[in-house]
Amino acid sequence: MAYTTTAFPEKFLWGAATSAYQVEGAAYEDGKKPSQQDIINQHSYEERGFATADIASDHYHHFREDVALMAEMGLKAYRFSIAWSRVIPDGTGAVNLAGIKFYHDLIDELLAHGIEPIVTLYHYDLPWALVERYGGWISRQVVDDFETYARFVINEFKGQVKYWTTINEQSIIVQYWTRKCFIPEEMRGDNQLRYQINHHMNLAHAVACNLVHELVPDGMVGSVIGYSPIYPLTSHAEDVMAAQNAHDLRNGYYLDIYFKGRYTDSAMAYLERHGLAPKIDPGDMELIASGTSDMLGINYYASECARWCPDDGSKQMRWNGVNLTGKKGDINGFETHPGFYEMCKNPNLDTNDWDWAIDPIGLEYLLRDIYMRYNKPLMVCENGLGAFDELTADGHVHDPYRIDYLEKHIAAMKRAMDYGVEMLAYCPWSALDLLSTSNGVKKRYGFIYVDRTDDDPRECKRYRKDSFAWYKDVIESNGAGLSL
Ligand code: BGP
Repeated sequence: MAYTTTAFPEKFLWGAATSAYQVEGAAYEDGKKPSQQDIINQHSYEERGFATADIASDHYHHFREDVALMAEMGLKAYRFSIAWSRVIPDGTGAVNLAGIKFYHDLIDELLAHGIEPIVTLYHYDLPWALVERYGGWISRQVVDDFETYARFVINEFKGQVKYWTTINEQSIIVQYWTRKCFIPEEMRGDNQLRYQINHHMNLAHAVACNLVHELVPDGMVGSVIGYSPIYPLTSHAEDVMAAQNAHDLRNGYYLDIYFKGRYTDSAMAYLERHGLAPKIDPGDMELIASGTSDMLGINYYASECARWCPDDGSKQMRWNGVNLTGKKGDINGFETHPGFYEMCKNPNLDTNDWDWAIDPIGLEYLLRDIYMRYNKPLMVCENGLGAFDELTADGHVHDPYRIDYLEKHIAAMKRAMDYGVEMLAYCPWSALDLLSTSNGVKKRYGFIYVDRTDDDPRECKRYRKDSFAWYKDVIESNGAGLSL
């Protein structure tokens, strides 16, 4: 694909991203109480050989060193999340002063280094106390409690934080709901709950948008969507229709809420037909429509592929497939909705070791598609390559595969910009190595290597990878140094 010759805008935010439970550690320190992720992951090591979230990258104790490294890389922005269970450990009630101080110190440190904070209010880590009290996101009560938490946090940082994102990856929460939310064993057969939880998140998202508009006059707010463009496996009309169906249920169903304040009709018809549609109370859609988004954060790793799936009883409905081993091809299945679509491998794309298709053009395609439909500024809040990196005896990490991946994705984003897409920021995943949501710490994404394994947290010493120096050059030249 031809590359562009025009420059990136002067104010373009070159950034990087993390999330609280995946990077901070100190899960039970200084007054923090468990989040549902601390509980969901508490037996990960015994069950799968994956580290727990207890120490993660120990960013809580290393954050000044980490921010200094980010500044050395030249980052203009850092997208991170605030752990509700650190700030208000019981979910409601007393604020944990040490917890809120941590985020004050982090944000002060970022600003002192000229790095713009991009704050995510919620990234999978509901306070466990709320799960114990009323089942967490299963209950509508969570929306009110989220409002209190969000109001407190936004008020606290409104003078320093301009960019706010609400809830990370609702679409992925629906797909992988037992990993992203604590769902008691006996409720896991009730798939309607996936969409009910999502409906509650839509309400919470709208509440947060309204709060930012109320409290931060020059602020910008939006959701962060986990997004894969969906290609038809073949040009047979059935496969093309299947890809449209998959788009409607997996992507449109969220985008239309954020930008149009309504559910996508085709997806809703499918959900209703199968008894999966959320229960909508009077006033809900008015609240959702009132919470307008100023922008959208996009997490893009891979495109996906769909084919037609007949409704003849040969296949069961399922929502996901996952590769837990990091051996290519070891995926345990594909999302299937008989009579609507079935996801499948794209034979035209290579994958990473966990079967995620590598597809830079997919990023150009989705950015142009979303911008053309909704015309709001976009930011890439996550994009990156999970890989088994190796620390050499002399303290280096050679990760040309990551450089190649990122370079091609930046080029794709730039082509989209040349076609008119308004991009605010590019925040690859991840600033530093951290705990993967699905594959332990052995699946690494960072520019900064964190010396720990799933078996042994060691000292979490930091090392600059080759991609660190490469990204520094990209930022320094405002993209002009890219070799594509
Ligand atoms: C996104 C999440 C991140 C992140 C990333 C990579 O879905 O927002 O939290 O971890 O994916 O996924 P994984 O960690 O499973 O490799």
